[in-house]
This record gives sequence, structure tokens and C-alpha cells, in this order.
Amino acid sequence: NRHDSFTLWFTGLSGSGKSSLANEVEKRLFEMGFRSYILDGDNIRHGLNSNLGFSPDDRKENLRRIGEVSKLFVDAGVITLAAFISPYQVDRDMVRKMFPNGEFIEIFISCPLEICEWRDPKGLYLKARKGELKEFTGISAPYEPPVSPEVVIETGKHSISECVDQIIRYLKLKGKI
Ligand code: GGZ
Repeated sequence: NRHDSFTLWFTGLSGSGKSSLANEVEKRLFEMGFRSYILDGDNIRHGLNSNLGFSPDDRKENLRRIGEVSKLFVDAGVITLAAFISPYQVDRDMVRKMFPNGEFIEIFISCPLEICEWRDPKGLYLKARKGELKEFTGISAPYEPPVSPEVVIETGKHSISECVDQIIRYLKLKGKI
């Protein structure tokens, strides 16, 4: 039933594991017969939102558009997995309000800055420390941890497959899948 679709909103620092987890969750959903689609920096910031940067206003507009796109997918019956830092509580709340109750599931990818910085998969933290990247989340721009996320995942403490299991368990528990 297409009306049973929903958005999984992954929020967390760069390098916390949002995209990796979203990819693994998508695989599991696919195996279970659900259609889903991942929205992330690669397919949104390079296209639809290529005119936006990382100022607070641009991040807000980035997330507003992503919220609208997520709604379209949910309307089409596709589960959306949105993986964006989304550092501000007010912006996440704005997106939450676009959805009926229960259709916006906020997943806080909680991982200490030190671990994200140590992973530094793209070398961005190093650049930010050197001052070559302005307004970098966690270094020179804030990250506000979610006040009441539906799920908290600690990627620094558990394996990827344990983290995926935790999300799938939550979705089953809530009767979403
Ligand atoms: C944060 C930045 C920045 C700055 C470039 N601050 O690890 P990544 O590379 O692949 O993910 C980060 C991505 C963040 O974009 P989002 O659309 O998720 O951000 S937000 O939700 O706040 O709008 C990082 C890269 O873009 N990146 N400059 N200054 N991340």
C-alpha cells in the first residue's frame, strides 16, 4: 500500500556513517521487497541544490528542498532514505512538519567527533583544521544533537550490521515494514 511509505532521516556529523548505513538499510529493504531511494549529497548537492553552500541559510534551503523531494517519493510509495548532516534542530523540525505523524523517522547517527575526524574518509576534517574549508560542521560550524530522535545509532560502538539490525528492528516494531 503506497500510503504506508515513510522517510528515514539520517542526521549526524560528516564521517559518522550516515551514507554507509543508508546504503546497507536500503539493501535489506530491497531483500524484503520494499522499494526505496537514497537522497544524499552525491545526488542532491551536485544537482538540484548545486547553487547552495554551507551557510545556515543555505543548509536550511538545502534541507527544505530535500524534505519536499522526500515527500514526492513517499507519495509515490517509495521509502526515502535521506542522509544529510542536517545540523540544526529547527531545520530538522521544519522537515518533520512536512510529514504526517509517523512518516518522518529521525535517525541520529551518533558518533564522537574524534572518531569521525580519525576516519576522515575525504580528508575534509584535515582541510577544515587547516582553515581551508570554512563553516565545517563539528570544527567551525555547530552540530546540534537531535532532541528526540526516533532512533539513536552509535556507529563508534557497534558494527555496521548491528546498526542496520537496530534500524530494521525499530521499523518492524512500529509496523512500518
Ligand atoms: C559540512 C561539508 C562542508 C561544510 C563540504 N560543512 O562527508 P561528506 O562531505 O560527504 O558530507 C558532507 C557534505 C554535507 O552536506 P549536507 O547537505 O549533508 O549538509 S547539510 O545537511 O548541513 O546541509 C561533506 C561536504 O558536504 N561538505 N563542505 N562546510 N560538510
